[in-house]
This record gives sequence, C-alpha cells and structure tokens, in this order.
Amino acid sequence: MSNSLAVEGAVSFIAEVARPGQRIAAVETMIVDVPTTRRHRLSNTEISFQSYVIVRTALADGTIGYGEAATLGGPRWAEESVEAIKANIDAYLAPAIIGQSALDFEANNLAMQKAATRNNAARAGVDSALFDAAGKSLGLPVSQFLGGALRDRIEVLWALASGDAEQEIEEARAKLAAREHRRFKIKLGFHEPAEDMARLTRIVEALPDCEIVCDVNQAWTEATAIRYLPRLAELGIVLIEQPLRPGLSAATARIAARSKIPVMTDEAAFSGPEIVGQAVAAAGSVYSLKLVKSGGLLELKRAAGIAQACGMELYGGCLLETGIGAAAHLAVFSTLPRLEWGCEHFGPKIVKTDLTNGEILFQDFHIHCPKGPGLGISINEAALRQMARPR
Ligand code: MUC
Ligand code: MG
Repeated sequence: MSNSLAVEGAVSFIAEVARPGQRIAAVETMIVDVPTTRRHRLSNTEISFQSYVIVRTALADGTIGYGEAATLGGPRWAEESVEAIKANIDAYLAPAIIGQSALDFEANNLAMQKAATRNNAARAGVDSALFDAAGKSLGLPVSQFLGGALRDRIEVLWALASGDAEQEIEEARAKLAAREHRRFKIKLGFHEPAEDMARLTRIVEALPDCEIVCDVNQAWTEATAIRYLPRLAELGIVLIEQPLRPGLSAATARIAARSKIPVMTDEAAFSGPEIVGQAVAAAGSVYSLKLVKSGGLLELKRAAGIAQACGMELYGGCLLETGIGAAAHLAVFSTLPRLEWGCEHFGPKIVKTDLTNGEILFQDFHIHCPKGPGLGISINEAALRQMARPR
C-alpha cells in the first residue's frame, strides 16, 4: 500500500469510529426529464426538456441526501449522457463508496476517481448527495464544510436563447419588470454570424441599461471572431464566452489579444491542468465554474483557486440545473473569496416545474443561497415521481 493510500485509510477509519451514523448505506439513481418553459438553443444542440440523473443517498442514521448530474441535449454539451451517468454510478461509483463515512469527502471523491475516469457530471451528482446528507445529518449547511459562507446572495443572469429577437426582448423585459434579472446572456452560433449580429443589435437597442454577455459555444472560426468581435465591442457586450473550439488555444489567444471584450473559458477547461493551460496560453481571462466540469464540490472550489492563482476572474456557470444542482453550486460559490461575474443559475426558473420546494429565491436581481442544513433544499417528491423516466 502506498503512503497516500495509508493516509486515506487512516482518515476513513477515524471518521467511521467517531461517527458511525454517517456511514453511506445506499446510493440510488433515477433519470428525470423535465420540460423547459421554452425552446433553448445552443450552437450545437437545442432542448425543450432537460434530462438529469437524480442521486439519492441514505446514511446509516437514516438521513437522506440528494444530488443532481446535469446534461444538455444528450451527450452534446459534454460527452456524458444521462444513460451513461446512471449506468456508471450504479456499476462503479456507488460500489466504490458504500460503507465509507460520508464525512470523508476527499477520500470518497478519490475513490470515485479511481473507479471511473473523468465521469465528472456523474461524480459531481454523487458528491453533492453526500454533502447534502452529511450536512443534514449533522445539522450544518454544506458551506460550513467548504470554509463557511462569505455571501448569502449572488447577482444572477438570465439566458436568452430562443433565437427570435422579439420573443427574447419580451422575455427580458418581463424579467426586468419582476426585478429578477438585469444581466442577460445571448446564445450565438446557431444562426449565421450576420443574422446573429442583426438579432443582437435589436436586443441591445431594446435593453439599453442591461449588461449583455454572449456565448458562442465553439461555433466560430478565428476569422469569424476577428470579423465580428469589434461589432460586439461597439454594442457594449461585456464578455464573450467560448468563441472557438477547445484545443484552438493559440487561435483563441490571438483573438483575445485583439479583443476589447474579455474572453471567458467554458468548454475548453474542465480539469486543473486545462485551466492552467488556457491561462498560460492567454486564451481566457475569465473562467466559468461548473460542477459537471470539476466533478465535485471541493474540486469546484479548487478549480476556482487554480483559475484565480492564474489571474483569471470567476463566473458562476450552470448547465440549467434544477434547484438541487443550483443549491450545490451556491454552497461552493457562497464560500469563494471573489466571484467577480456573479452567476447564471437560472435553471430552477427555466424548467416548468422545479424539483425543489421553492427554497431558492430570485429577488432584486440576485439568487439567494438557501439556508438550512445540507444543501438547504427539500424535494418536490410529486414532481420527481411524475417526471421520472420509466425504468
Ligand atoms: C453553457 O455553455 O454555458 C449554460 C447556460 C446556457 O444557456 O447554456 C449553458 C451551457
Ligand atoms: Mg458556455
């Protein structure tokens, strides 16, 4: 046995002896398909329902915890699909941690990493459920396990992604009037660039006091970016997300050097070394944090530290999670010393029925971190049953 394994074993043993009630007794998974309020378009996929794997874990003391693994359009946004996530949790991740103490967060995540390569969304779903259960069992909010909360609300953006400018303007105005959102993200890349520019111009003119971010989801070439980024700058766009494909770091660095708008790295960096790679290549100056990229709550907090150490600013990204996944992100975001760009956890509002009972509030342009033990949420069991995919 290597030294590192000996240390992990010892830590597990101490937690197990001290708190046998927090032993992981069961991990169950269920696929749910949740309709969205409207069609949501990205450059490489579009959805009218969102699919998740909901993870339910039971501890020896009877406490139940929930986590969520999100996907977007099947294995399109990333390589994991709900079918693969469920199969890999059931066959590999759950057996690697059953019987361990839920309080051994690092050891459990390491055991899952050894059981299955990458599988970041799957691992994040299980990890979130363990944090929720551990917090509920001990009466502590999850943020307490992550260093303690520094904020209880975060500015939250809304994404406009139907592709129809008039509908998008109406939607944005309704969000403004409700004082829910005043910062918007426009998805680009599913239209020809010239058509997108006309759409964007119309939206910017109709929403003069709003901050606008654009996400291209990899659809542009370097030449397209060189041609259109000056127009985006003229329109006052504040951030441009993932304009080119991951792997095109040198080309992204060249456009970042010419651009008056900061470039945000999303799909191009999941792991710590990938974040460092983007920063060293000067291909991004803002990093989008997502559990499905990092694979767990402590890993997400480490990703934030790595990006910040490289000089990048932070943005709280999402994958249209329900209230379960949003709460897991908020637990981490609430503990970050800096989160310059706020977050985009509009997922609980874009699904027709959220899977939680409304503990997450959207007020005064902020998302409010739920209070209470664990992730601070409770589950809408009726909705969960209704939207569960038949086995
Ligand atoms: C992405 O690429 O950022 C998050 C919000 C949204 O509209 O799409 C997702 C994925
Ligand atoms: Mg993105």
